[in-house]
Amino acid sequence: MSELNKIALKILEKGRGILAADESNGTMTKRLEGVKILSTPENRLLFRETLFSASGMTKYIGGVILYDETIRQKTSKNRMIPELISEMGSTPGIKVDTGAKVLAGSPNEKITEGLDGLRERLKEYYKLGARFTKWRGVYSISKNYPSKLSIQSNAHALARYSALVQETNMVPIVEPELLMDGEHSSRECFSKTSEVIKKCFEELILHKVDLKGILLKPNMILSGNKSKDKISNEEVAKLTLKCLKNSVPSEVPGIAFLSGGQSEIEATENLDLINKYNDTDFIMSFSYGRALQQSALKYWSKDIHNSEGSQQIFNHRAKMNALAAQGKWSKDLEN
Ligand code: 5MM
Repeated sequence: MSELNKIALKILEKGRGILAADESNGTMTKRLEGVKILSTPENRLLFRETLFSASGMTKYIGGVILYDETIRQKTSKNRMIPELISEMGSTPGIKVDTGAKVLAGSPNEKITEGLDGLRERLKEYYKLGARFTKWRGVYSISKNYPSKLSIQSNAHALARYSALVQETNMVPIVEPELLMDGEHSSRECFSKTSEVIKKCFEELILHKVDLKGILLKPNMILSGNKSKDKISNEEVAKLTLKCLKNSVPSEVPGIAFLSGGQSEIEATENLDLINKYNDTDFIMSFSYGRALQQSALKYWSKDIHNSEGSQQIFNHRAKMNALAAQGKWSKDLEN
């Protein structure tokens, strides 16, 4: 077993999943202002340290994706954040893309940037303690989108990124996110997600990426948030499994879904059903941002120096998702 494969499997072992705490300062500011907290480096750190030192980290969270600011910060006990994460038994990771910008040639779409100077940045992140990384390609769904241009160029960027990350002995998370925004049906989400993921693997193979040493972070197959096509959670799970079975090579050790704007319970329930129906060899777990943090953040904002209550809420969500990652969740466990 290669070193990268071991890291990937360790992150998702025994129902563990990933905490996506890699909001850029712009996104984190929106989240904090949403609960009336000033977005300062100190407050961003305080909230994140509260989560990273919660007891649920040890059993349920195998990896934490950090943002550049956070990986360089020190905790209140004067330890580096990656050290705290490792001491909690989890693996530190880092978002290395520099964001999605307007795609030249198709101005309604986005291309993710960050390849220039990436090899040098990766060496620094490794020294800071990161053992895995993340890069997110973003696609919107409508009649003409995602275009061939966006599918091709984002897949190319994801593959070049992955090759560089593996060269630095870290596991790349490949995240192609087809957004839930819009009127599209679940069928459209299915066909476009399949096309995007297939193209990603075509490029990953072309760039000689070791597929046993990556993790895939896809969206689930959902209908758009403005769509009239309402489907059941069972259908979401079955369509998601069908899509992944047809488009992900069997060497890939694990899949960790993004929550993409689903409510906390919805994201847990869908993951649970995916695992109840899972007839593949892929580990199917979570890499949630909002669906792990929302309620904890709301509670924390009432008294930011009292960490206990928000840690309890976070521990509960982490546990529920870890159960869902093994198909062992049920609604009554929520109370
Ligand atoms: C944590 O949010 C990340 C967004 O970062 P930006 O500030 O650069 O947009 C995002 O990539 C996240 O990791 C995934 O979308 C998963 O988060 P959700 O909330 O969709 O589970």
